[in-house]
Amino acid sequence: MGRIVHLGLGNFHRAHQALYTAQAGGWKITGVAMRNAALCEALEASGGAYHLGVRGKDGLSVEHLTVHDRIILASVAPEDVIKAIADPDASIVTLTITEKGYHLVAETGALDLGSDAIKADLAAILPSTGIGLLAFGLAARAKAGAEPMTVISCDNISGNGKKLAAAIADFDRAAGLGIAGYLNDQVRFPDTMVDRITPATTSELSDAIAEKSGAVDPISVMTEAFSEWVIEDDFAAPYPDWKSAGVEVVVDVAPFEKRKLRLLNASHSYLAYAGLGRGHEFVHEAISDPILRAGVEALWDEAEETLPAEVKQSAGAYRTALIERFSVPEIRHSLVQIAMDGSLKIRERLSPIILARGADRSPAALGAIKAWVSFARKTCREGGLLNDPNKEVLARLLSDEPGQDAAAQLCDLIGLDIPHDAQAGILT
Ligand code: CS2
Repeated sequence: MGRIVHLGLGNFHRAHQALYTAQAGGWKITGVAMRNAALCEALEASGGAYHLGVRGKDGLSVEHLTVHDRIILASVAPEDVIKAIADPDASIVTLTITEKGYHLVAETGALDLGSDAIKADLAAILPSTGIGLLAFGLAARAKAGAEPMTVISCDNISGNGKKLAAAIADFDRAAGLGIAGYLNDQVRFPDTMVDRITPATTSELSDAIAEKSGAVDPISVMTEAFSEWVIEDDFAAPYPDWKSAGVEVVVDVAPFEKRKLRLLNASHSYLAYAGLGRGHEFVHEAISDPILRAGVEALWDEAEETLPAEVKQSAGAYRTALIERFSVPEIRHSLVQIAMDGSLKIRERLSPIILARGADRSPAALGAIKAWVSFARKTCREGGLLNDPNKEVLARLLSDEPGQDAAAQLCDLIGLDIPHDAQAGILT
């Protein structure tokens, strides 16, 4: 039996990689929650089991998953996470720690050694970030026998594997772990594209799952029928028979990643900011608003032109499928959930479209960024706190007295290197 250590036990992991691994058979997962103590308690009580509701065209079906057999709470037992990564039983680490979990510099994609969390990890005996835990775990593994390991980032970041590899190498250098040789020779970081719309569980969703399965489950997860996982063929060691469960293993993930980030995620963010502004609560409501639907189509027209040849031809069918996926009312995908961490999401989803086309040819993508600015400004003006790791900077840049160069600083934050007049237009 093989073993995976997974960092970030949220709903998306439990609807996606966990199901592929369960279907492939023969492997178990050590589930590491970063901070969610209640989830760990519930998973421990259920022996790692939970219900997954899959909402398809023909209604709801429910799976009972039992692929996690060990659970660790990183904030309480970081040493156990390090041990789990070092254990030769495990040969894969997967991660869903969200964009902010990587602590990358917007302009370069390198590890932000100046961020408080990374600075704290570099100074501490035991780390608390996903990056620190992984680096310390790999260092312990190098010491224990240097067994090979595949590390798979499953977050919506372009070139996620390469960026993670670079971040770990940066951390290693800064912390003096001395594992550059091990990382080069024995550890692989394939790029991946992951896709499955998975909302936060509300009581409405868990009631529907309970009604169908006959079991009340406090940690059930609802997801859509569609699911995709494309992984770069760059493994250091054997992996589950994921292909039998539908995973595609390919030479180059970049075209798939671009299609997903620039069509699905870009329009999600647009729908979130513009949709909340127009009084909607859920994605299915926003997409049925004719004004927003037209905005999505205009954004997709711009994005589609920037896609690589390999996926351009299929973009039309992809767009049609997205409309269907966004329109399912029972998924109840909240716009507020998508709206969080905007400064990090925009640099992955919207800025690349504008950088590829030029600002003067990207009115829809720039309009989506303006919708974010209006949303953020409104939240700040109403005295609310943005749900974004850059909330303090944003509050200053979007205030009535933002200071000189506010537009340029905002654009730096979202990786948008465009002419000054175009930058200024974003804030007006
Ligand atoms: C969404 C994604 O919350 C968000 O920002 O755009 O989580 C989206 O639902 C997934 O990437 C779909 O695979």
